[in-house]
Amino acid sequence: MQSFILFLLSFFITVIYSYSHSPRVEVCNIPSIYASSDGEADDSPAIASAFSRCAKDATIVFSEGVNYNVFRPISAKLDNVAIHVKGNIHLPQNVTLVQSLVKSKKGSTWFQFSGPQIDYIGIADVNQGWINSYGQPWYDANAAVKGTGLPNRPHLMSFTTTDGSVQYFKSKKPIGWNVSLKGNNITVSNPVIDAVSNSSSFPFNTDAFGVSGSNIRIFNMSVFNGDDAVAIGPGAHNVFVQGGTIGYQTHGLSIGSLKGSPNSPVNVTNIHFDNITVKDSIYAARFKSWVGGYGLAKNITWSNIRVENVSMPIFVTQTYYNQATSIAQLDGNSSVQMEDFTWTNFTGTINSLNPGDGSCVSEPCWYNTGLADLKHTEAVIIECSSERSCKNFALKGIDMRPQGMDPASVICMKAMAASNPKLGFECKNGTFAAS
Ligand SMILES: *[C@@H]1O[C@H](CO)[C@@H](O)[C@H](O)[C@H]1NC(C)=O
Ligand SMILES: *[C@@H]1O[C@H](CO)[C@@H](O)[C@H](O)[C@H]1NC(C)=O
Ligand SMILES: *[C@@H]1O[C@H](CO)[C@@H](O)[C@H](O)[C@H]1NC(C)=O
Ligand SMILES: *[C@@H]1O[C@H](CO)[C@@H](O)[C@H](O)[C@H]1NC(C)=O
Ligand SMILES: *[C@@H]1O[C@H](CO)[C@@H](O)[C@H](O)[C@H]1NC(C)=O
Ligand SMILES: *[C@@H]1O[C@H](CO)[C@@H](O)[C@H](O)[C@H]1NC(C)=O
Ligand SMILES: *[C@@H]1O[C@H](CO)[C@@H](O)[C@H](O)[C@H]1NC(C)=O
Ligand SMILES: *[C@@H]1O[C@H](CO)[C@@H](O)[C@H](O)[C@H]1NC(C)=O
Ligand SMILES: *[C@@H]1O[C@H](CO)[C@@H](O)[C@H](O)[C@H]1NC(C)=O
Ligand SMILES: *[C@@H]1O[C@H](CO)[C@@H](O)[C@H](O)[C@H]1NC(C)=O
Ligand SMILES: *[C@@H]1O[C@H](CO)[C@@H](O)[C@H](O)[C@H]1NC(C)=O
Ligand SMILES: CC(=O)N[C@H]1CO[C@H](CO)[C@@H](O)[C@@H]1O
Repeated sequence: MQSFILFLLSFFITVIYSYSHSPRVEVCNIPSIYASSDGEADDSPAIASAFSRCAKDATIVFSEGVNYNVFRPISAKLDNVAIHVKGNIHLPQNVTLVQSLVKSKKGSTWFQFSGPQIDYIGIADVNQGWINSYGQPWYDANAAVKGTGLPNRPHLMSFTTTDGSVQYFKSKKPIGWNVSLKGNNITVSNPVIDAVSNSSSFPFNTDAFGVSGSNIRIFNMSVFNGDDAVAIGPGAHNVFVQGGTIGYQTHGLSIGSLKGSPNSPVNVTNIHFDNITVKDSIYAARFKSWVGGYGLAKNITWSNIRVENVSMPIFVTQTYYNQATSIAQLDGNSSVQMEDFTWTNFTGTINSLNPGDGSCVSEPCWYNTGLADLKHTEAVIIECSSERSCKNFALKGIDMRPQGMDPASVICMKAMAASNPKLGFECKNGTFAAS
């Protein structure tokens, strides 16, 4: 609480004393021919032109109540620009067209914004400010071939800035990955990501935020998707994620997957997830690093997490691999080192009645691999790859109950007592008992 107050104070002081970017003098209101063409014509030439005219010290506006077809990817280098998204944006509904743009390398990320001081400002009105990606036929086509995602899916947005913000970002039925956050000092508030499939087809890889920058804050997210709500990637430092609800078939609040190499070890430090509700997910708090990984993940905290019907709420693996590859093909017995990890105040229910989700297309399911004796009552699963790779883990206030009458249980491997004096329970398989 004390650190939270300090954080708030420093946040407000920073806001009061340093809001000093140059005036944004130019204004570009983007015209639309959506209505006059019955939704047929492409507005991306007008959008690209606005982004080049208003690339510096400017404000770009997608007007309220107006629709825009963005049939071609937009890539803009900006400097001190506010992008107001008050209208609704539409990606092409033609799957093969999008695939051909991605394949030709022209559209692997649909919106690419980079440069200093960029603010993406959506709108609070629930009917406006959406990016509609029409992912449903992609989810359905994928299910028809029993794969983990069609080839040539675009990422939705990369946002690379310093001293910028993302407010009320709203994405409906993304085709795949959502927003990559890179750079330094970015505040994201009130994002909404809705990747709920209207059929039994799973929305694969609809990760919400991929974070690989420094001093990044994400507040009050509403994320309903089919992969990580937040994935902390290599090079992420000082990331604070607080408030909100994630659910549907989300895979939770994740660090990784981290891999690294001897020449380029990963380094992830000072990450804090706080006060978040997680519903119907496989995982709530997950760490994943690959077989044969190199590097360090240090000072990572999840606190005040409420789970509802989550299959494996606290989960650590240092031997992650893709369900499309065989574990036997992966080399090496090094691993990304984990140090100073804290899990505090987890409450709620473990999904014991219908564990797992629709992302399982392999036998065994990717999420059950290596867990031979799952009882589906596990509150905690910690798989360290060696007796040296997990250090200073601490669990406190873990109070999660399985559905049914069984007590909560734990699977724990190689988190040695000597290097984890505050672990909070004995590292062995069985009933979870706080010590
Ligand atoms: C979809 O796009 C492809 C490739 O550009 C094109 O050949 C096809 O006619 C389009 N389909 C529709 C229904 O517009
Ligand atoms: C972070 O960016 C905001 C603008 O979004 C700015 O007001 C603030 O001064 C920056 N903080 C630091 C520490 O530079
Ligand atoms: C699901 O969404 C697709 C695409 O938007 C639509 O064509 C279809 O009718 C919807 N199906 C249901 C059951 O709502
Ligand atoms: C997030 O939500 C909390 C609780 O509703 C509110 O107090 C806080 O101001 C919100 N934060 C932001 C950045 O909107
Ligand atoms: C990891 O990055 C942090 C922050 O930039 C730095 O302080 C630390 O020295 C780095 N650690 C390693 C092992 O590279
Ligand atoms: C650990 O990370 C938190 C932010 O989550 C930060 O406030 C704290 O200073 C870090 N501790 C160390 C020892 O760097
Ligand atoms: C924690 O989340 C709850 C529920 O969303 C909210 O009411 C409360 O204000 C939040 N507290 C903080 C410190 O953000
Ligand atoms: C729990 O989540 C699973 C998987 O998402 C779902 O099938 C099931 O209906 C949920 N159960 C409850 C009680 O909500
Ligand atoms: C794995 O560890 C063993 C024993 O420490 C060592 O002999 C072997 O070379 C290692 N293999 C790889 C690929 O690093
Ligand atoms: C955990 O919950 C207790 C009781 O609600 C509270 O006093 C404490 O501050 C919480 N811990 C953290 C790290 O938020
Ligand atoms: C604990 O459970 C895991 C996962 O099923 C298993 O691999 C491991 O061998 C078990 N440990 C012991 C000591 O039985
Ligand atoms: C979490 C996640 O996978 N995020 C992805 C979002 O999309 C960007 C590119 O637009 C990727 O770089 C991220 O990895």
